[in-house]
Amino acid sequence: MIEEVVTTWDGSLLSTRYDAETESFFAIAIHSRKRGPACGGTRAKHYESYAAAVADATRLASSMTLKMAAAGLPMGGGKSVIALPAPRNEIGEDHWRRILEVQAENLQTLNGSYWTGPDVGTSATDMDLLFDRSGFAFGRTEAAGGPGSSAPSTAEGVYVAMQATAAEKGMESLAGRRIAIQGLGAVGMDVAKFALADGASVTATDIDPGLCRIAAEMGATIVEPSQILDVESDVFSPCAMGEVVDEEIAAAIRTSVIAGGANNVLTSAAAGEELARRDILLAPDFIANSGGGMHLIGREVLGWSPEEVSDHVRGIGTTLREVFDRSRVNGVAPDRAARDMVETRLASA
Ligand code: NAD
Ligand code: PPY
Repeated sequence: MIEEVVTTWDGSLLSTRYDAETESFFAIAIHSRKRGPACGGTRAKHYESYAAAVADATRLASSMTLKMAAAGLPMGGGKSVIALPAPRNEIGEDHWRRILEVQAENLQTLNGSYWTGPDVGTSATDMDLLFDRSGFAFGRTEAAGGPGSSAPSTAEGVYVAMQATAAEKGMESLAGRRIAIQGLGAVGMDVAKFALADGASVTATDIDPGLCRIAAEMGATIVEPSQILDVESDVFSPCAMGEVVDEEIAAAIRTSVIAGGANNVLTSAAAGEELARRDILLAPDFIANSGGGMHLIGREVLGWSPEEVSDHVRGIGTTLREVFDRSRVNGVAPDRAARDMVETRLASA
């Protein structure tokens, strides 16, 4: 219900538009501009309803505020979703271009209060067009003068998060450990590469059989998408879509650590508490997957070199250790401890 979504969200602006020509619904959620202009990617997919699209945009925008503040980046949180009339891979090139042109108009209307970037269903090439038409997009291709894909930095940060969280559970190294990866896209595939190079044993899945074949050739064991949550592992890494761990899964999953690229891994705070009760350590997603934001904002706003981005990405491990310390001292789940830590920073911004 759209009423429930909008009345329970504490953001600062929700802007929506239906474009009849492209049969697409656009929602841009600006959660906070306290630390700077709002930023967050444009997600394009087919949603079951426009209310579901708005719910996704608002939840993801809130996470962006936390992500930017946790990473110490001078930006606020926002997110766009484009609810497509059909799945992304069924949208023809001309139709897609027109959809992006409408999104560029939306960005112009917001005039810099919100800057976009890539997310699921959009690429660096799409950012080239959005930037050309609006001036308010991060993450253009290197050929167009941008920093290129954020996914490698996100994957690097996810792997750092996996190592730091596993170390907290007494696993000094991931060599020889069992790692289960859900989603072998731009982030998940690189996480699999890091893990295999480190000597871990990787079990992975994707709904795209071509990606599964590539991972199998690299040495991963492949299972069906429906089986990955039943795989026994030391580390589970959700790198597909968010909202994968509800209370039931938190009560059943056989792993010690959860650290992945997906945004909003938990469906509720109760799911986080159940994980904590079972002594499963979760790396809060808005910290674990913040490497991509560091790449985009670091390179394009702060003028960092690729090496400086990497230094900051490695700092994700330090941030997580602080969160785990707070979690222990305050007797709360890591997700709660991380939110409390960041909300304190936001209150003083
Ligand atoms: P992507 O679209 O390249 O990859 C996602 C993969 O998940 C795809 O290959 C898709 O086929 C697969 N998938 C979808 N549903 C699945 C299911 N039920 N089971 C198994 N596989 C499934 O996206 P990405 O850039 O790799 O991002 C992965 C996740 O990380 C997303 O949730 C994204 O929002 C998040 N994230 C990405 C970045 C980034 O820099 N790319 C930054 C922060 C967060
Ligand atoms: C995310 O990290 O979830 C994003 O949406 C990527 C991003 C980060 C910073 C600016 C624009 C997009």
